[in-house]
Amino acid sequence: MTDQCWLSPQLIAQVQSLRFWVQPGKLEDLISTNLRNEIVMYFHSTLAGVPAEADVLMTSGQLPDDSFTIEQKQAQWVVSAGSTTALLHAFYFFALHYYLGDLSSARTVHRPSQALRMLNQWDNFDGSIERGYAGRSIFYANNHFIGDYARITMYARLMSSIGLNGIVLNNVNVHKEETFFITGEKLQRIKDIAAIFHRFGIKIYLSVNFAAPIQYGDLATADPLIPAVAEWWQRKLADVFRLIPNFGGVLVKADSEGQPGPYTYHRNHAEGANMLAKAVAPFGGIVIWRAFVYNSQQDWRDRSQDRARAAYDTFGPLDGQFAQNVVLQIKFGPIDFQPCEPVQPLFGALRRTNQIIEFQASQEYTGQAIDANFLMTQWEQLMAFDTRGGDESLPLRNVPRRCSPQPEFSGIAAVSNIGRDENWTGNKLAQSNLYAFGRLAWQSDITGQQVLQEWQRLTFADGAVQAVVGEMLTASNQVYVDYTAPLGVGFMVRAQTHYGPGPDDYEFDRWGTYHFADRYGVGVDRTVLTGSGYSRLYSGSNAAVYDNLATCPDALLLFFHHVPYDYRLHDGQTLIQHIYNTHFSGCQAVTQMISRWQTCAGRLPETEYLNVLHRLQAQAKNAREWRDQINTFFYRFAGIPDSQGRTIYA
Ligand code: GCW
Repeated sequence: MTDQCWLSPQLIAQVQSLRFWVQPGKLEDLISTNLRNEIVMYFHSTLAGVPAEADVLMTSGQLPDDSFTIEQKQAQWVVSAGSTTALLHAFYFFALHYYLGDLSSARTVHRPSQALRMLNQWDNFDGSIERGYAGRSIFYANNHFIGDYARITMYARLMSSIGLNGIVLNNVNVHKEETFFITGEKLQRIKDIAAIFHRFGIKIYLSVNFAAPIQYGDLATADPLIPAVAEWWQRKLADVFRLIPNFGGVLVKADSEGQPGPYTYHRNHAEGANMLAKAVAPFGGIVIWRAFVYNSQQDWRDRSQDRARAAYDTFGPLDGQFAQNVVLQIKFGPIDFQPCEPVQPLFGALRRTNQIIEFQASQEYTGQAIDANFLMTQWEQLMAFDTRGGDESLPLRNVPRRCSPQPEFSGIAAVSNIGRDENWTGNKLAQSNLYAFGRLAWQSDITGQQVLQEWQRLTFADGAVQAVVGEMLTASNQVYVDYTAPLGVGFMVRAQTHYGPGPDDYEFDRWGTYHFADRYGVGVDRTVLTGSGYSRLYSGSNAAVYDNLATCPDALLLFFHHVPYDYRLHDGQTLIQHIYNTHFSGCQAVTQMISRWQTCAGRLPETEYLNVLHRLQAQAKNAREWRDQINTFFYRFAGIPDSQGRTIYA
């Protein structure tokens, strides 16, 4: 059976049933009805008729809309919330932590760190999912709506139970088929899906194509400053809001990787976004505008361009020019979801633009649900990064609320990693990334260890399995970094699939992702004096720290500097020896993970055991390939042997 929620069936069976009383009246609506159903389902009990009969009282309280409190008073738990949606979130929080046995009896106020907590589905109407590794779409197949409402309900529950409150239902690359989502019969079906998510307190959004007015055949232009274009969007989007009152708004990828945008008409991105913002404003809607804009037709010979600068150069000058209901959605790093990348310098620098930080739960460059990789380890480090915006201490996790003029239109988003596979995420262990993202969105200073402990205890009944999973996933992110591209240089991946080594695949291509390895050294010079000057874009002391070879953290060394192979890192190793060492050790760590996992045989359902085992075995092959190709690649340039005499294929 498809996994129902974060709780393993064994946990649900174990728990003592509780009776809830839900305050009637003020909070009555569809979400409230759903809340009652959820209570009955999670606790196998009927609802109490009067407060005195209940173990848990669910009430409305004088709290902000998104917040709730939990406390124990004598024998009863009292849960209060500022809105029905918050009461639903409170219920799930209560349920998961009741099962975990770690609820505090003292009154605790829970308020989400981020206002918008969103997933982006990169699902196409034909049923494929761009960069999806867990089967086909749960929403669409062969240009039809599947209509599997039971499955969609389960997904909404998975999301809501970790506090997520928004979902974009289609790929940011909008094909003609999906363009038509905002009209006619297709919109009716979107409405049905929206109704399900609504019951779980989740708003739906749609990606739209900037050239839609042309694609429909209605107009000859999509120029945002031509009144007929603006009116076209106003009409179409008004129809959407009228049909789906809780519709959240639109997401736009413009002027990026072949998608149309305002540049076609010599307009800037504020002009493009603001035109759409005006169309959705009367309905309280928002426009989420992606900052992933760069020249994807670069000439590798041309060293004057640096893709890392692109978003900053495009959007920095537009700070303060976006309408109130526009939110800029910015990838966490300057390039593209690499296993190791610095934080995008726009964060902390933009002070008058609403912002969403974009992550990718789907493991495009990070193992594709084959390689175990607990991404929260990386996200935690990124969120703690001090952007020093305005020269104050300003960790990334505080940037959306602090730097967005309309904090209610700020937050974080992740490209989802679910598909139609039985276990949702292809690799059972990759469920931890979805869980972690939700927890991070709600409580952005949560640690990776806390998240992992929660997830492993909710998911696996056996203590020994929990321990092995905890150990493996704790190490997994660094292990992956170790056997892939070294020290932040990125993009040594196979171009066709983004999986496995392809050290030179991108080197002479048009994507602006180069490592510049030669016989003297490797890395991208982004310093002020001799390189692209990208390091200067950081605020406060960060600029100098990255610019200076001596202070640049080793983990990002090759992102910022072109360094000779005999350069000594902070631990005294030479660069080349570090590359050899990490590639041997990373690969070996995967072999050890397999033997650790094998100790779990018989301690969890066979399908789950085999699912993970087979993927670990595939990961071991992948790691070996990375190890040997990367080591050989550098050995051929550097001609320096491994000091420990291990095999490097020349
Ligand atoms: O990483 C790149 C991916 C594209 C993706 C793009 C984006 C949806 O390779 O597949 O397109 O990022 O984020 O828009």
